[in-house]
Amino acid sequence: MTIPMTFSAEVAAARLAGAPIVALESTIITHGMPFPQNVETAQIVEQDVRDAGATPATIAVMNGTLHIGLEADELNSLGQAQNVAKLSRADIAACIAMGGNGATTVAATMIAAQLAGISVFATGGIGGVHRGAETSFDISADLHELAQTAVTVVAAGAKAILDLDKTFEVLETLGVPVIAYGQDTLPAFWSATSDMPAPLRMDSAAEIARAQIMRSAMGLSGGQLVCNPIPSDAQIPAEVLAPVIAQALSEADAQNISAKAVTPFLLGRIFELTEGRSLTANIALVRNNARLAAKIAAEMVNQA
Ligand code: PSU
Ligand code: MN
Repeated sequence: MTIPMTFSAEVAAARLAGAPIVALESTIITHGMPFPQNVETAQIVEQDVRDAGATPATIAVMNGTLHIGLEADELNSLGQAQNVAKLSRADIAACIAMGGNGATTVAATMIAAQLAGISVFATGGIGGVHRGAETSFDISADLHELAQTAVTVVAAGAKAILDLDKTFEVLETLGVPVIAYGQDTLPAFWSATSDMPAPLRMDSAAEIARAQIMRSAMGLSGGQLVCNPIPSDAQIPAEVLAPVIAQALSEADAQNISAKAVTPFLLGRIFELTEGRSLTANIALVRNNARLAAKIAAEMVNQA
């Protein structure tokens, strides 16, 4: 069976030229940010990738076709569409088979990127172990994907709504390299640092690319998580966010929000409770990740 897969014009050209490509996800557009900032951010992030010397490939499923790179009108309509499915490993194949529409999470974007031969992907923050996972069992499929799919994911760590200690414990258990970029501690999404020591530290895109290539050469499955701190002028101190996150979590609990709805609910409430400050920071960190991912993608091409 052939996979219905199509490339945007710029991605098709980059593939022909063997030029660096950076995958971008679409759940952050449909479920992570409100309209119109979601579309504006997606466009700005794509331009950041171009300005840093790579080609952006925003990934989504539209009418049963896996799109590797969206044209401007497609990006715009995805950002305004209602009831778009949030696709992970469990549902991406079914969505394509049934001719549906869906936005790809970190896990599904990694799968699509690998199918398209793209080895670097930028997002905001990965999913992870939710607080209270000891009773809810809510652990993002993003973690297992990092363990099995050979794509380097550049994020500002895991989203701070999660239990970050447990998230990094699970990543260690799964054998996922967690690399802090340019510092000794792990960043915590909206905050540039934390009290968690980084398992690995790298200071250049070249080292990060080399480590992924070495991993694959050694027959080790899976990718790498690069934790790139939010620029310090854009960060929100953890102590400012802590009560906001606590309130959003208790509201989610009171309203029995579960499964795929948890992360979008929490991000939406934190946006409201911070009067948009969380979104401003989220945009800054995604842009920062896109620029680093472009440099890593260029190094992957150079070192291949
Ligand atoms: N990064 C952001 N905002 C987001 C996401 C990432 O800055 O909304 C999305 C990604 O698609 C990630 C998903 O895979 O949140 C995690 O969802 P869950 O916790 O349900 O696995
Ligand atoms: Mn979940």
